[in-house]
Amino acid sequence: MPRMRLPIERIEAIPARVPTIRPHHLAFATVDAMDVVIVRVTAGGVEGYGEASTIGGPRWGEESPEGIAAIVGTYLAEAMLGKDAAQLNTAEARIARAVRGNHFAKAALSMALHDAVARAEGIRLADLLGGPQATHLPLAWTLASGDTARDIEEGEQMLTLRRHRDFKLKIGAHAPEQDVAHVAAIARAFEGRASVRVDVNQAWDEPTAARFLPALADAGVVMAEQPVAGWHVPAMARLQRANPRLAIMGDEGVATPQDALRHVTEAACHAVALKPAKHGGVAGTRAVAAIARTAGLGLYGGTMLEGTIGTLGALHLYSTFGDYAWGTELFGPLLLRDTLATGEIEFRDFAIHLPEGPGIGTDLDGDKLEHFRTDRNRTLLP
Ligand code: MUC
Ligand code: MG
Repeated sequence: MPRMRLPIERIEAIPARVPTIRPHHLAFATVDAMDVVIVRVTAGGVEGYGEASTIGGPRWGEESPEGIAAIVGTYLAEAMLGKDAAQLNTAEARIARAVRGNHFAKAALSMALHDAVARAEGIRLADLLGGPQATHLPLAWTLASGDTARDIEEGEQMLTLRRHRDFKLKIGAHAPEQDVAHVAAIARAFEGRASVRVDVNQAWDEPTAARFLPALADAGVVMAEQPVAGWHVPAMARLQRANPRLAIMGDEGVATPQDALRHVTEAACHAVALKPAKHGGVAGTRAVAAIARTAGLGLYGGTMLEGTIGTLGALHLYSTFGDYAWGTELFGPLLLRDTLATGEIEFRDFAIHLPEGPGIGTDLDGDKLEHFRTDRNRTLLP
């Protein structure tokens, strides 16, 4: 018997800006607030929630909060209103066909539809996806205060709190010599107590990466994320071959299943960062994960620093995949000064824990959304 029909009655995309607890320094931007788009759908009278998060607007990738809200609220809404949310495969295929690219926008709507269907059935999103293989996943933290001593202090706090023992350092904004010295000091401080990884966010060219990756490996770094431009797959392959002591991870360069396949066939990396936003939703994330796992690449549960809603959507999906060679970095809500959700995620014992409630396991906080939304509260914009 087919599932009960859940006709899509309403699709809203609301941009909001939530301040961070401290400035977050990346190669391409420093952010002190996260710009997100909350997608709220109503299907068969049931609400579901999704979230797209951008880091510094269209700087990490091509999509901006304004563009995401426009794509969801116009083109995707036009394609999906009146359609049956319960037929999730058809819905995702229709979303994929409705516009080209715009993966963040598609992913936020895909997640909202999945959440609505799970809620309508009174089950967790992970159960709708076949069931979790784990109730909690390892959780990394990004040390990116912009100051070495402050990063070490922050890392010590995380170890004491038993919240994180894997640290990702954001480099690429400074001279590579300075970045390597910063990383080496932190790796020394945490030697034997925490793992240290770096994310260059595409900032280096191949000669720079060829020169400095060995120094990072000498310092004890175990993984280097996207050291060169996402399009430069041959450089990734040469760098991985020349640096077998560390795993090179594809992030910006691995968005579509075709990207994943190319990284596999060219042996361009040992690890892949999953992000539903990059892959355009649930189906795309499953496809990329399947290609990576089939080829023996280590999985990493990546983040675009989403708040509670986006983080939980990703967590439910990630929990269905099983082994994570590199854990996850679903710490976005901990970087934010406030939340747009009514419930809180359990972060403890170096892990993020899957909630029990239906759907993603929490509701949208309508009052907070009103407070932080940027389409009405213009004064919140810089
Ligand atoms: C990225 O490129 O991985 C994830 C964690 C973090 O601090 O930044 C993001 C983006
Ligand atoms: Mg990255």
